[in-house]
Amino acid sequence: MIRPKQERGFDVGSIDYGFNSHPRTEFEMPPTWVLWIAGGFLLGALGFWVYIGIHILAPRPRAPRRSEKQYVTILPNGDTSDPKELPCWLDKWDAERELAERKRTPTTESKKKEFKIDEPELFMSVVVPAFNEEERLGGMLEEAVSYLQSQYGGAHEGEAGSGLDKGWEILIISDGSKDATVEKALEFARTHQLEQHPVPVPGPWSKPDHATHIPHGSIRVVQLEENRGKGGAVTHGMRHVRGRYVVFADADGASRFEDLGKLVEGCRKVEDGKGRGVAIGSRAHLVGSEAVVKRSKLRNFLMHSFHLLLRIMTPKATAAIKDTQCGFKLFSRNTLPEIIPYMHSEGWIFDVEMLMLAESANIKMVEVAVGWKEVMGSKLNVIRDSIGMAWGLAILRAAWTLGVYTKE
Ligand SMILES: Nc1nc2c(ncn2[C@@H]2O[C@H](COP(=O)(O)OP(=O)(O)O)[C@@H](O)[C@H]2O)c(=O)[nH]1
Ligand SMILES: [Mg+2]
Repeated sequence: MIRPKQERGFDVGSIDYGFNSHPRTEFEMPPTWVLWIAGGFLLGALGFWVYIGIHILAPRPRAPRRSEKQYVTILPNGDTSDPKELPCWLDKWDAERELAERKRTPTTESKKKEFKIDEPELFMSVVVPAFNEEERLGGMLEEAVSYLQSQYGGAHEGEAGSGLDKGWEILIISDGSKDATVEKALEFARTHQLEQHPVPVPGPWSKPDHATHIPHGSIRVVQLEENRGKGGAVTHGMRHVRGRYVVFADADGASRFEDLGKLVEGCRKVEDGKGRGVAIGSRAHLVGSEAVVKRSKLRNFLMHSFHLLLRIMTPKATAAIKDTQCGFKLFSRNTLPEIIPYMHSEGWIFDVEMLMLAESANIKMVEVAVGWKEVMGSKLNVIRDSIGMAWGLAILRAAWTLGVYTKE
């Protein structure tokens, strides 16, 4: 008899063997909704641990110590002053906020934006972070005072009413320096005061007939008890400025100080109705020039990699800035309350945090090309600090995204 061809399997015909030759255990998939819940739960747990991790890793600046809220300067008779209290707009602002919080009733909602920073006393504040800068500070100060005195001189510091377009101060923040940075700064102030030296002493970079006289008290020296890093030093200085504009500048004099005028001009162009604006000194136009090419291949490679990371990891306006790391940035006074109270980064990545905070408050930023020279004696360790910057950027971005850092 011819049987029809079996399609698949094993034909056992009609014989009943009493057992299944291939016992099959049916594995039943849980319903889809259970899978979704389990996945969600796993993701939630992962998110929780990442959040906790970022909380632990994200830097939080230490509070300033008592002595760090004081400064010394040179008195008219040439002596070094006793430590004096630094004026601090942020302390006043915090106190006002706290008072309003206490008085707050459900109907009188207080908004932090309503608090105004106190009025400026002078036109320009210069914050100089200085870590073991006894060698380089003199040249920078020489360039700075010659420009400041020629542009904004004429009004004595602290004179109310004259503060809007005249008057200047330099705050040198010695970042736990172990060398003679503080003594050098005070010596500079002494030898440039009219009462002390009718013929001022020229500095290392100035021509003999081109030294400047400065008003007494215009250079204030603040000492951090322990090293915090450039970001910590700059932020500390910016809490205590009295100027209508505030610029921070490196102690090595790498940026051409005369270009401060261009920063002011740029900032004024973008300032909004509330008087808020930021001008960022930029060396982007120098890429390809001798100064940059002369740097080591490794430093340039790391610079490009860092720019790429920045573009990927920062919000739009910050990502569009070509040179975030230039140590020459100008802020209008009304910008400070949106930035300084919320700063966390103590190291080299602090510039990026400042820009991200400005962006988040819708403050306009403009990049301004400035002159720049490579000055011997950089303390940046290319490999170690590049890794530190990439790490700092990742933590900063994560802390922002996860709400570890907030503006409350
Ligand atoms: N390296 C270093 N510089 C600091 C620190 N705190 C403040 N600074 C200042 O940051 C500025 C830039 O430093 P510099 O060594 O010139 O770095 P570079 O310009 O990036 O090569 C200088 O004014 C330093 O004195 C710190 O902890 N380490
Ligand atoms: Mg430098």
